[in-house]
Formats: sequence, C-alpha cells, structure tokens
Amino acid sequence: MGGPEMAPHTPQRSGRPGEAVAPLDTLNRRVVLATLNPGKLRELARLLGDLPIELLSLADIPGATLPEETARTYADNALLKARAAQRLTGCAALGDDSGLEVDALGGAPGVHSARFGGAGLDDAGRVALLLERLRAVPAAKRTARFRCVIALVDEGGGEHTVEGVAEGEIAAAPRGASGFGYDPVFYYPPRGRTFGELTEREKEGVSHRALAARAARALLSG
Ligand code: ITT
Repeated sequence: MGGPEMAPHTPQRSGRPGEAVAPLDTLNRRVVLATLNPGKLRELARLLGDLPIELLSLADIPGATLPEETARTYADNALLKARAAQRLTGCAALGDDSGLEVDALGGAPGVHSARFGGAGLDDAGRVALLLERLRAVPAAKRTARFRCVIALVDEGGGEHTVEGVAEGEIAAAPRGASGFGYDPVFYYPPRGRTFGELTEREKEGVSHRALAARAARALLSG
C-alpha cells in the first residue's frame, strides 16, 4: 500500500541554557495509528505529529491487518481497530472510524462509506455513484456531514472515544484534487470550496478528523 512515510516520529526537545533536558526515552510513549487508509494516516500523522510521543503506523508492520468492521456505530468500529492494534503491538493505539452522512439518503453511506457501492469501487467510483444517487436532488437538499470517531485503547486496555463533525453539502460535480475519499464533492460553505480544493493545512483547521484529533490530543496528554 502506498501509505505516507511513517518513520517513527521522534520528538525534539531542547532546554534553556543550563537546564537539564529529560532523556527522550522517558518522554516517549509509543502510540500506533490503527488505520490502513493512506489518506487518514497522513492526516492523523500531521494532526498528532508534534506531540511528545512516538507515532507508529500499523501500515509499517508487515502483515498487519484490521478486523472486519462489523459494528453498527463509528465508536464501536473505531474501538475494534484500536483494540486489534493495541493487542498486536502492546502499545497504546488510536483507531479512526469515519464516514459521510448525506441527509437526502437518510444518512447513508455513513458507517458504510468505505464500502459504498461494493468492494469493486475505488474513491472515484464511490464519488460517481454518490453523485448519480443525488442527480435529482436540488442544491438546498444536498446537506451532509463528515463524522469521525477516534478511539484510544491505552497500554492497560483502558478505552476512550472522541468525535468530530464537519457540516457541508454535496457538490454537483467533483472539484479539487487534494485530500482523499469524498473530499472533492464535500462542499464546505464557510470556506466556499470543497475539501478537495482546500490545502492540507486548511482542511486541518476545520475537518471532522481535526476536531476529533484535537480531543484525542487531550486524552494523550492527560
Ligand atoms: P481504515 O479502516 O483502515 O481506517 P477505511 O477507509 O476502511 O480505513 P473507514 O471504514 O473509517 O476507513 O471508512 C471511512 C470512509 O469514509 C473512507 O474510506 C472515506 O471514503 C470516507 N472518509 C472518511 N473521512 C474522510 C475525509 O476526511 N475525506 C474524505 N472521505 C473521508
């Protein structure tokens, strides 16, 4: 899989002149990102990369797989992923389960966003199918939201979940090439552009994942 470069992140610490600097080993907590989606990995690494922890990616562990997402809620699916990665590595683990909820489709694809239209479709195919399903739906009724739940399973098996939501609309056609998944058709009114037209930094300021990651940061630092 062509994931982002996820060499373990080593925090840098410098003390004031004359001040003792704690050895990095005592600061380093290893946290594994329990996702195999390269777009998510890149975003989570950017959102959490400055924390004084060593971030590892499940994608870098040969043969690592994630359990089937059999649960009906984002939180339970995120926990399934985080538990699996925590058991595999012994490290604290973060699982992300996310999806796009389209009001005109009764909240679909929701937790099934990654599998919308079946296993044969790629991101572009899922976007095309979504636009086809919404062909007759006027602009005012194309409201939608991205939801992201991040689960933390710590070294001792303690579990926490946090959530972030970004409200928007489904555009008439794809626009922009950044991000991943449904980003090119997720129009975000406060910026007047789709997520696919935002820079990584702009998406980090407003996205569902950024909001959830902000709450996850508090859990990791607490
Ligand atoms: P992992 O299970 O390995 O984490 P996945 O892609 O299977 O990866 P999900 O089951 O959580 O993950 O599926 C979420 C889907 O929702 C994802 O594949 C995208 O299609 C879509 N999605 C989630 N966040 C998104 C974002 O920020 N931008 C665009 N699409 C997103």
